Amino acid sequence: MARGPAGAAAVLGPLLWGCALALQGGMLYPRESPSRERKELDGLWSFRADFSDNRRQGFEQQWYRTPLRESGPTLDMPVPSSFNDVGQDGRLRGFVGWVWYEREVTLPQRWTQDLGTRVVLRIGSAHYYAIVWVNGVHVAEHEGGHLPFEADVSKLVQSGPLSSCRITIAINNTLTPHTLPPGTILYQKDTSKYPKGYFVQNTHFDFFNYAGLHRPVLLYTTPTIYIDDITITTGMDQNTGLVNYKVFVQGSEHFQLEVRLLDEEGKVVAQGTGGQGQLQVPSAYLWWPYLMHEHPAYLYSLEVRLTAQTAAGPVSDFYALPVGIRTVAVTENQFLINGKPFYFHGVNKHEDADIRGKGFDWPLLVKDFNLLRWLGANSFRTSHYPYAEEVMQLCDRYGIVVIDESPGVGIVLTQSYSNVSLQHHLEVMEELVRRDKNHPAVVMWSVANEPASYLKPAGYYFKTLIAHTKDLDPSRPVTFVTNSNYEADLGAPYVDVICVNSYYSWYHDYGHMEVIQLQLATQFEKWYRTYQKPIIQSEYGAETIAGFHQDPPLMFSEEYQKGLLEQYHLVLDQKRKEYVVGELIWNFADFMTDQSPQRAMGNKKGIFTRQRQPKGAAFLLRERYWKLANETSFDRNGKMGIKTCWLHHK
Ligand code: GCB
Repeated sequence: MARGPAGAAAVLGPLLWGCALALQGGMLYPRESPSRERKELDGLWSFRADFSDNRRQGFEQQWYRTPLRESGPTLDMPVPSSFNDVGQDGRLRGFVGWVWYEREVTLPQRWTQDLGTRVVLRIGSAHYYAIVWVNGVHVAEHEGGHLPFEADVSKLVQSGPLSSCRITIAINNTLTPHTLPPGTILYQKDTSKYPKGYFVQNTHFDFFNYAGLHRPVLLYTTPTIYIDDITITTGMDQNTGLVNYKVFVQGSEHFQLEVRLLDEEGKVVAQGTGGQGQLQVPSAYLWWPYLMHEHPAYLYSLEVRLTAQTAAGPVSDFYALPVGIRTVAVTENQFLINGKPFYFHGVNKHEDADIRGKGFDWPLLVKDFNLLRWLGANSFRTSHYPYAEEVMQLCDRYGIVVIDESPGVGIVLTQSYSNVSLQHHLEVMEELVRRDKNHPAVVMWSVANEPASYLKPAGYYFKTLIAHTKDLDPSRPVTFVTNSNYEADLGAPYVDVICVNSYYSWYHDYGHMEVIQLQLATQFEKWYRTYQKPIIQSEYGAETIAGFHQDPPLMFSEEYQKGLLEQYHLVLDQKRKEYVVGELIWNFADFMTDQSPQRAMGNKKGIFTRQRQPKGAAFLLRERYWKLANETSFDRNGKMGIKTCWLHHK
């Protein structure tokens, strides 16, 4: 929740400036190659929040026309980072409306003078709505805070003698019933209680609405005829790995494509030509999840080389994509990876940490993956929005399986089921699938978390959304995460896997751990009897303040968290022999939320603190996860059980 003086039009109006662009082109991660260069723009940017009453001063005075420092005072703002927690000004922490970022960049001469070079500005994510100008010229607009967008700025940077350019990005964090996630602005009109123009941002989700340039911003180059997108799907025929590829090219219709697949030693194992085809890899190494196999996460490299002749001479482009060969399938009671039953023993996460908020941070990322592997977690769900691309890359590399979730969290108002909302949700799924389709780690899409799926329009909404996601990617199952009653859930008939959240002896029957086993068993039985689909316990947990101890256990103590988990595990151990295919603890780490009487400086259901230190429950889960892994892992000869020699692999 945030406060500030502004009128309705001020906060919501700018969102009508432009509507989300229809999806055009690919969104390949910008990798360096002999034909591609990168210039990272991380570091300090100039920053100003528009505190004017109507929040429109920046547009009225056209702050993008001249350097930001000329239109008023600026702050130094780190990128990537949320802007909320880096300052000492309380007004900025809960600010709602437009903030302005600016950075001047000096470009290599070749980029500005070689007309055969295409220069692209790429923004990893800007929460929530962003408008971008380069040298005062509008180049892009994007709605949605968790996915990348880009703009071809070649013409602008190549049109004059300047070797520098000025990038201005205005970002609005306002959430409305039609944004994802949705929210509402509540205007308080009683002037005996609130100042004139007073409003708050309300949301229906349980994490702080951090905002700003959360992920890397960079400029990169390609030739003007370039590889725009690649789509990979993989399969197996006996021992032969199958890699189906499609390459999309922009800039010309006349070109040649060569495709080579290299193994981890750099040896070419298959090759092809043309924009589409199938590579066959005899005795292929499969991409296996962490702890399931002695050699997990095997990655090949797909090298794509484009050549073309132009009036100005030959052009070539080169892109290398990591590829894991694996299959995913779902039966009535199993989740199969490479034809073998896979059991998710993992976590739900958040992008969240002290000071940087949701800002991307390498040390934090590496620490989190080290903790995941220490824990013996083989999977996580990107609750409740898509995570940074670099996170997905590490999942591929380490074999951490991902349920990739859209920002469809807190869809509880009838208005948020309108056609406008649905249209936006469909576009977000297009952007998400476009970005993450080639990650072997991603084994399922989750279109939403805990929507009010009992409301009448939910049936049509989820039917359409899930069908569209399957059209976009027929190779993966689709789910959404529910906390509805099994009988009332209008979306459940359309999912492939039932993901259910429950908080027995926490949000009801508080303190009564003795009811957990009965209630959880009933939950599983009812869902399974009704739908005959595999079930994942996609959230369970207890609020725990690190260092609070009480025995016999009381709520909020470390002992209560452990006791509650143990009760769940007793039932999970029975039901995983039948149709339960996974358990994901809520949550990996404590995280920040809006202020409320239910939250003591954020949500404390982490098994690690926000600073990534273990609570007692982390050790309990660690023991369980390694035991589960030991039951489901095998080596090349099919021998079950983890051997210590595997653990030094990566
Ligand atoms: C849930 C939500 C999650 C919350 C969690 C809680 O069901 O999916 O976003 O943080 O419960 O702790 O209440």
